[in-house]
Amino acid sequence: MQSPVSKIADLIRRSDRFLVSSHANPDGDAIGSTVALGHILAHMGKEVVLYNRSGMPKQFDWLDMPGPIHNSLVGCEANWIFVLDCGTQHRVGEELFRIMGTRPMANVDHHLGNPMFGQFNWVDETYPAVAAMIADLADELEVPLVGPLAEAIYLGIVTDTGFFTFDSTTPSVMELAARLIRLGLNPGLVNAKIRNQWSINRFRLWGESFATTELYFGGQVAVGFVTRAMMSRTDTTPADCEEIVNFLRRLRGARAAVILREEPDGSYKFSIRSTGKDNVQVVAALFDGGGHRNAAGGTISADIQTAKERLIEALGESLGLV
Ligand SMILES: [Mn+2]
Repeated sequence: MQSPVSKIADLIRRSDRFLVSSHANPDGDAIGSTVALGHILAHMGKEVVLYNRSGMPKQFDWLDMPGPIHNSLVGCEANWIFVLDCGTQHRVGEELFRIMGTRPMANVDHHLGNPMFGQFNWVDETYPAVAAMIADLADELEVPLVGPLAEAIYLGIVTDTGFFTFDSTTPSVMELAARLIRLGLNPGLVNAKIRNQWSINRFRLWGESFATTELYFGGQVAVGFVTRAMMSRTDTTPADCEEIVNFLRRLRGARAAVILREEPDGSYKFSIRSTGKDNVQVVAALFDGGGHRNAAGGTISADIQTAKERLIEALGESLGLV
């Protein structure tokens, strides 16, 4: 049987106009895999439009791009749509969601519970990052993992593995990183570009958010939040909230860390992190969310107090703390 990666390679060889997209409020893996696939397609002489509803976040503007990231699809004539790193099709945002089904779509993802929304689906949760899947695709298409392509892949794998600190850090992803370095990538330089991107506004937002942290179940669950008022006071965006949750997890004794972030409609998006056997994906699923065993999220339509209580209760049950 033909492997998914070789099937994707075939469909790329057969077509010539592509739209490459990922989820709104993109993280390093979403942007890294979008840009990496863009480089591969450009290298092969294909026409490619990169798209993200939120556009290009400022902290990634050092990436050497195969073309701009559009935040509108007006005039897009792609004959294949690639959706990368999206656990559900809704995460791409309304504009792209509306045209799904008007042309074939390839769904390349590593989230547990992906509903296989593409005409073609390559979903494999054993990959720690979609960028690592794109690296395998580059190998299949014999595109060398050097230069800007290598940096984009590296961005995706280090951000999704927490710089090789999460359980998802597999031998293969370490080997991929080693290969990128052997082929010329400078890890010190690229890590500095990835990490040293903080604005003073972001520091101020994090300070406010850290101050909201409360502990439950004798310190085994840590919960903090970010309101719209905090973001507007500090002139920050949802992208500035990323990673806060990973720092909450550093609290000694905390088995699960939760951050809730207020959405424009007043609902709360939540992110949960855990370690090892503590499965927080099942908790997110109770609220129609998704993710991975140790990193999951979703949305709750309630005020902050209610949203917190519901999550704490669900976590207590699920982790056996009550
Ligand atoms: Mn990812």
